[in-house]
This record gives sequence, C-alpha cells and structure tokens, in this order.
Amino acid sequence: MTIHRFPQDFLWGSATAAFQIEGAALEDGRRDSIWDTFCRVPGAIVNGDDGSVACDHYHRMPQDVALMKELGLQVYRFSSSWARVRPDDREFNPAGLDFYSRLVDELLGAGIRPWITLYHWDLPAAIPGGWTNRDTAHRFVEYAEKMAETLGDRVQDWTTLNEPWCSSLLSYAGGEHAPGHTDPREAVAAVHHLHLAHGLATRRLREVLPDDASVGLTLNFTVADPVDPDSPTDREAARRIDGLQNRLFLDPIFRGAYPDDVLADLNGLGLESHIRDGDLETISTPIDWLGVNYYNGAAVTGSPDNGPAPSPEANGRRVGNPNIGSEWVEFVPRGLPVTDMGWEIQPDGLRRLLERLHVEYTGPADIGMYVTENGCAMPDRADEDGFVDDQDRIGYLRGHFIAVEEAIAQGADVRGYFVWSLLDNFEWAWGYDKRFGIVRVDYETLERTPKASALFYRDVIAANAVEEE
Ligand code: PNW
Repeated sequence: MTIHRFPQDFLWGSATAAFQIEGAALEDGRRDSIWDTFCRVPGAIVNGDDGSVACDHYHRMPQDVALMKELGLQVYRFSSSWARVRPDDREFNPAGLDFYSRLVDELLGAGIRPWITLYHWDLPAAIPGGWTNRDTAHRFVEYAEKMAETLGDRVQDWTTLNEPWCSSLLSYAGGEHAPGHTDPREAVAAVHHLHLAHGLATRRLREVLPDDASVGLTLNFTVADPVDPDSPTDREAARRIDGLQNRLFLDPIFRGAYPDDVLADLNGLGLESHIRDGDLETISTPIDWLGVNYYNGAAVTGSPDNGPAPSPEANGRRVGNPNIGSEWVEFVPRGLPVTDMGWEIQPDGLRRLLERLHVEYTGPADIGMYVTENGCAMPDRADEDGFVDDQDRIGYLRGHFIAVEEAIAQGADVRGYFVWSLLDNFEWAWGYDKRFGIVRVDYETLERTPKASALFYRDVIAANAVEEE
C-alpha cells in the first residue's frame, strides 16, 4: 500500500465563511449585507432560504471551536463580516469586533491557529454602488485597518479577498450571486475595484500589522481542458476560460498588468477606463502566499460562429452568463463522477493547477501556496442518530490529498490545506440544499454530528499522511 506523507510543518485545517454559518443577522448591531437583501429577491435562493439563522455559529462559537479541537484541526480559516463590524458604513460596531476577538481567543486557547479572511462576500448593503463604485475599495481599507488594529496582536495570517471572480463576474454579470446583476460593464468595473481593494488593503495591513504577519489572497481556479486537444476551437475556448477565470486575477497581482489577450476578449466593455495611474503598482504589492480554491475539473468546447450561447438556467431562474465576451464557450460533461453540485471530480486537475501556479506565478514570486478550499457537496444520508457514513466524500478528499502530495513531490511549494467546509452551511444560491460539511448540521435542532469524513480527516491530520486505497 502506498502512503503519501506530507512535509513536517504542513498545516491542516478547515474553512467556513461568516454569512454561511453565523446567523444572528440582525443581532448586536449587525445590519444587512448585500447577501441579506439578495436573499429577499423571490427566486434568488433555492427554497427561499436565507442567512438569518444559518448554523447559529454566532451563539454556538465556543462549542464549534471545541469540535475543531476534537478533530485535531491545526488551523481554522474563517471570515469576518464587514456588515457586522461596520454595519451602516459609518461607525464601527464594538459588539461585532468583540465577537471576532472572542473567536480568536477561543481558537488560541484550543491551540488552533486563526486564519482570517476580511471579505467573503457580505458587503454592507449601505455602501452605494457596491463594487462598481471605486470608493468601495477605500471603504474596504478602513475596515481592514480596524480589523488589524483589533486582532493584529493575535492573528498572524490575513486574507484580503476570497474569490474575486465570484464577487465580480458571477455577481455582476452572472447574476447568480449578490447583488444579482447581469451587466458585463458593471462586472469589469467590479473586477478592477476588487483588485484595487486588495492592493490598497495589503499595503495598509503591512503598515498596521507586526512584521511577522502574513498577507495574501484567495482565488478560485478553473482548470479548463479542451474537449479535443487537437481542435483549435476547443483550445481557443480553453484559453478564453483560463484567461477570464484565472489569469484576469493572477496577472495584475503577480505581473502588474492585465493580460493582453483577456483585455482583447473583453474589448468594448471598458475595463481599461477604470484604471488610474498607479493602480497596477498598488495591485501588484507583493503578497506572502497565494490561497488556491479548487473543486472540480471542466472541459470546454464551442465556436464563436454560433454566436453567444443562451443564458444558462440557474435554479430555474433566467440569469446572465459570467463568461463575458466568451459566452459561446460551452462546458461539456466528460462522464466523470460528479458531486451533488454536478461538479466533475478530477483530483488530477488540482495537481496540475498547483504545479502550474508554482512554475508560472508563485515560484517566480518566491512565495508558497495554501489550498484554502477543497471539498464536495454530497446528498444528506443521515441515520436516525444523525450520523452520515459519507464514503463518497472520503474518496473525494483522499484523492485530492494525494494530488496535493504529488504536486509537492514535483516541487510545488504547498504549505497547507483547508477542507471546505467544517459544517454543512448556507451554500449561497443553493441555500441549505447542498451540504459541504464534514460535520452534519440538523437544521431543525442545529445539532452538529461529525460525519465519517470528519473522523477520516482527524486520522489523516494525526498521521500527517494519507494511504492510497
Ligand atoms: C466557493 N461557481 O464558492 C466559496 O468560497 C464558498 O463560500 C462556497 O461555499 C464554496 O466555494 C462551494 O461552492 C463558489 O459557481 C461558488 O463556480 C460558486 C462557484 C465557485 C465557487
């Protein structure tokens, strides 16, 4: 039997996000985020679900941290809710700041390293124009500074943004995420202003935080393979998706420039009109690590001659297409097994992604990577005790752990892994219908029950190794 061993100082953890688990949406001074208002749009969220209670983590935080300790987690990736910390975009909310301060103390008391993300999508609804407004980047810096002043003495690792692709293209062109717009011009404005927010905040965090603090950001990646590698159209489809979903976010940060081919694909949407002198210098402020979120593989085909593809159906609702300028690209199922999201399970895509990022981006920048999210939704099959024997999730995780180890063996500098997610939680447009947790949440009683995958993960962490099946 082959055993894959990880480097001695490899960090094992799990991840969540504020809006997806906290609940207490209007308690202790919190006010609406764009996700609270989006949840009230009829048809926006499956079953009309919202985040008002979620996993009730806001009230159950100490027990949740105790659970993390039982599972042997070494690091916990969470996000702070901007809408809780600065509810009306005016005064900071002491009760909101206090919640994160207590969470950090609880984690440190349990011997778990806190890993904070400042923006995991719950923008205060009070901010006019959202990310189409350049000023939002400056509001973000003020919030980031306040968080650093409050937690900088105890939190070492800081993430500016989670998945700006989602908060720009999927939110302002795709319409699937808040604020649910379908305007490609708004989407490119959001891309640039999110980049700017990241760069400005990175600079400010470095001024406020102690010297040994680390600052990075998390991107989501699509490994797009051409359906037929010999077909120029399929290769062109793959280039476009790689450009729009990966390089549009990597290149400004690592190379201080938007990729020319992507600008050409987006021609006419006005991305360049938002760039001011010095912006790209700000955006390319060096970071200490790159967070990599990977869930699935994808195969692409299509032809521009067929014109833009019709808008996809999401949750039975007509929405826009996030692949602006490349709407004709089609994603084709390859017959691989899929998760409950319908996403193709392809661990090898993660290995290839990490190796490529190391060679093209993080290696030259002399920084490491963390897999900040990886995991899968699987159907709920609880027995009468609430236990889920999720062998399918164990198989998914095992395959991806091995992929990470193989990438490390090939020279990729990967320093940690966070499973998404600790708990079943509010899966955005899919509400509570999709379950990503290694711990089951009973949404009637809010009881937590570790699934078989949580016990498997505990053993992997303890061994710092995983066996091939
Ligand atoms: C990420 N897509 O979201 C987020 O960071 C998590 O909050 C989320 O729960 C997790 O992945 C699982 O979905 C994404 O449509 C949501 O391509 C949607 C997409 C990608 C990432």
